[in-house]
Amino acid sequence: MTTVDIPPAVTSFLGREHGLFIGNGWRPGETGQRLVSTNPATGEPLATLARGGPGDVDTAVSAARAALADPAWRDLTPLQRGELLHRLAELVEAHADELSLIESLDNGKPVSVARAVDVTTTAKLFRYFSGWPSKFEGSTIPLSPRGGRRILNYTVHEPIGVVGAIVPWNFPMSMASWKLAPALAMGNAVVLKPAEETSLSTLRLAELVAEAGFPPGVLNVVTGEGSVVGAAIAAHPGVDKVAFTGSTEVGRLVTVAATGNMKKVSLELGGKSPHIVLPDADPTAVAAAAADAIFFNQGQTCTAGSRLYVHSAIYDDVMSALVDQANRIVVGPGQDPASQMGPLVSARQLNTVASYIDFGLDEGAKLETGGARPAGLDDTYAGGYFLEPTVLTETTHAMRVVQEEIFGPVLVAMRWTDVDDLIDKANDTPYGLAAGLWTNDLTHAHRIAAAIKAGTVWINCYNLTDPASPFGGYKQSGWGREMGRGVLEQYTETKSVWVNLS
Ligand code: TXE
Repeated sequence: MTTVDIPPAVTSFLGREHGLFIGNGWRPGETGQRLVSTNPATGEPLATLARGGPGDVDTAVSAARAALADPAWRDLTPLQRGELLHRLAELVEAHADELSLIESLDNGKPVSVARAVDVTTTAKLFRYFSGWPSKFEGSTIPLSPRGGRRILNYTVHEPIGVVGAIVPWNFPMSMASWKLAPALAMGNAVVLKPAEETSLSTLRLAELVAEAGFPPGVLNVVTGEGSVVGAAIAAHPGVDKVAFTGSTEVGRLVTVAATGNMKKVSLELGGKSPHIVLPDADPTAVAAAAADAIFFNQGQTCTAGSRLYVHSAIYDDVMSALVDQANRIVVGPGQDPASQMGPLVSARQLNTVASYIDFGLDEGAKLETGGARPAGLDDTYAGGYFLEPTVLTETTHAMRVVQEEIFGPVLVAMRWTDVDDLIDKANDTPYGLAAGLWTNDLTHAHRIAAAIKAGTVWINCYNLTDPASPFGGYKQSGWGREMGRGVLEQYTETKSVWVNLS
């Protein structure tokens, strides 16, 4: 096994005594304590982070509030704000190799995926949103005269203020940029908390934000535990909006905490997305797509196509091709260019996913493939959090593995024959994030797409996203939409101005 060389710039970055990024500079956390970030491929420590406390959140919020009042940020023209975002996109691209490697080492994902997905998405987001500051217009509203007075009524969009962004570990830097890009485009200041498992790429991104020319306090990063730093952000009276991605359970806690000062809240939460195959689909092509839909990013994707519903007529063909596909996936350390799947992010996540496989087997599911640690990894990776791509069949609707988000490389597969029953089952979970559908039958494609309660439906494709297209969940998968024009409303207040022209 050969792994990519780690250049001195990355080694020295990892070796730093990472602090909190506040006001465009580093400072130690108030507790003086450290958290350890682990390399998921080895289980060994990778770097240490400051364990922030509530006082650090106070400091970061004060820096953000000062930035909002600072003419260097407040008085930038929309074009100037756009230029800063554009410069940031270029810096992310210029540092793509370094950022991909940091993401791969910290999260476990293959470095090729970090490069093609995480880093590319991040740069694209900043570039897409760099165009919006000068184009997000208010409107003039044609009102009738009031009591004989002629009225001019127009709207303007203003920044909300301080945005608290709390993000997870599955796509660390790109999840941060999903929030950061629209927040900065609209002139807000941000206090960002990365996941404790994967803070490193965000800390490096923060330096690039300063290098791009954003004034001090516009972005502040406070590392630490969710129950301390995340909870302090969610409850902080100086934070005007909280944008959260993570579990539905924590999303609920964040929402409750945010009601103290009636923060605006947007949430991207879990999913249990149905992936539906109609009888006219090509079994081989579908098997490849279904494998990718669940095993991409080690299954740690909120939109993972985790429930596969295959029409009975082609079920056996699809499943044999799919199992074959799963068996051919190369699982190994993310820094080996041959690896297609890396380790899961943490020992905790590996244990959770393994428990779900046990729940499934206890409830009568059949293990078609996977379920164990892959063979053939050398001793360096003995402590890594690896799991084979896993397929469970003979699963029934009420089983926990069919109802609950596993967030790992575990697919549950079911046969269907009646389309109405299929739609009922596809919709019968608390989630509504995404769905996929394979057919050339236009009538069925549009009928099923209309009936599925999910924020995204992919037809003859899966897991495509774009900064220009809205993304978010129905039901307990979230509140609001990220990306696209619509997200700008979530990072602005709209003011209606009435002028008596008489
Ligand atoms: O997520 P958490 P976890 C799901 C997935 C996974 C499960 C648990 O099913 O197995 O969640 O993962 C911060 N107040 N998703 O425990 O805890 C935390 O520090 C404020 C789906 O890692 O929700 C991190 O920064 N913040 C998902 C962020 O919340 C708190 C992605 C998310 O962590 C907090 C990740 C608190 N009380 C997990 N407690 C998706 N939708 O993509 C924790 N945090």
